[in-house]
Amino acid sequence: MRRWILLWLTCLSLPCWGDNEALAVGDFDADGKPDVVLVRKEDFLLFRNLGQRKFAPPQAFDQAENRYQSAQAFVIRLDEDNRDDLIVERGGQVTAWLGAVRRSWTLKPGFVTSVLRLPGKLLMGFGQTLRFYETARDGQLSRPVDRNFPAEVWSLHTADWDGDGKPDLAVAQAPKTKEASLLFARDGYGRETRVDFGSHIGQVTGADFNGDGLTDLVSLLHPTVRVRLQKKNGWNRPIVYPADTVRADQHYLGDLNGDGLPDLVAITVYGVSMFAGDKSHGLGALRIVDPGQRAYTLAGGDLDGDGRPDLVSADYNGLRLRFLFNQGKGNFASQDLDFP
Ligand SMILES: [Ca+2]
Ligand SMILES: [Ca+2]
Ligand SMILES: [Ca+2]
Ligand SMILES: [Ca+2]
Repeated sequence: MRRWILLWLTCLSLPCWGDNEALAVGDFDADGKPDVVLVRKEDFLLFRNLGQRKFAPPQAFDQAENRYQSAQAFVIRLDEDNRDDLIVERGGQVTAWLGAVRRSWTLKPGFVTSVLRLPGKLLMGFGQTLRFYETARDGQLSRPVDRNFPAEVWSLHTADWDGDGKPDLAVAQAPKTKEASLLFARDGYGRETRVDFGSHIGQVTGADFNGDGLTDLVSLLHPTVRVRLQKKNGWNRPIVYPADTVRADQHYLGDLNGDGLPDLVAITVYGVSMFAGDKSHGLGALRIVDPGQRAYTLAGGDLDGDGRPDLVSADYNGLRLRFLFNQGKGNFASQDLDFP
């Protein structure tokens, strides 16, 4: 039920509930080239990267159970075979695809909103619970340890916020709270700092957007993107960007324009849009990268192996991929791949 609220909040400006649910980039066949997975209502499609900006025709994997439920996909490395693994969640049913091995488990209650990998740990947010599994080298999971939050766990992100070289965890709670919790690794995610965004938060992400050596925090939720820059002893006031994000969970973080500062790419009502990392403001003004197709899902990675991050989006119906190959300095060459 909560996921419908999330969809409603993030899909105010465009029709939602398309056939196309999630897009992910990862090297699933361990050939060093990142592949693309498109999760649709009834199946998911793997597009193997053949190199030189070419992709194989899609290979379909059927997901018969829960087929009309909305889905989320997460790319992580669960075992240690040098292959990226895929976790697909649909209607509370979680399926992990580890190469040839398929594992599934059911979580009650509710929908998984976020999955995250930390060294030796798999984290999963669902309901008001943040669940920690210890992971073994073969990807087997330990008995979980749960930590409960006063509100629903909506998104997770990891970065080093306190600068001790160890990954910390940001937990966005919604829709009741306006705060993100930062949990610090030093105390086993015990010590908690709360960062107030002054408004409800949806997807939280973090990077050093202004390049001052301190990791900053961003929240995406229709109709704004909010940035809080970290300073020596606390946080600057939120900077608010009107953004009309279509789906806050579909975003990508990477240095797209090659200036050394991380940039944020999101789907807005204007198309695939970019906020460039900016020394003085944290993020620059919204710039439309691709107004073309009605993008509904988005992922990124260096798809052509030239060292610059590229983007890929899928249309609302899940019948076309649009690749945006990075030509440098914020320019992109688009290439479409249509399929039945
Ligand atoms: Ca590959
Ligand atoms: Ca910073
Ligand atoms: Ca940049
Ligand atoms: Ca590239």
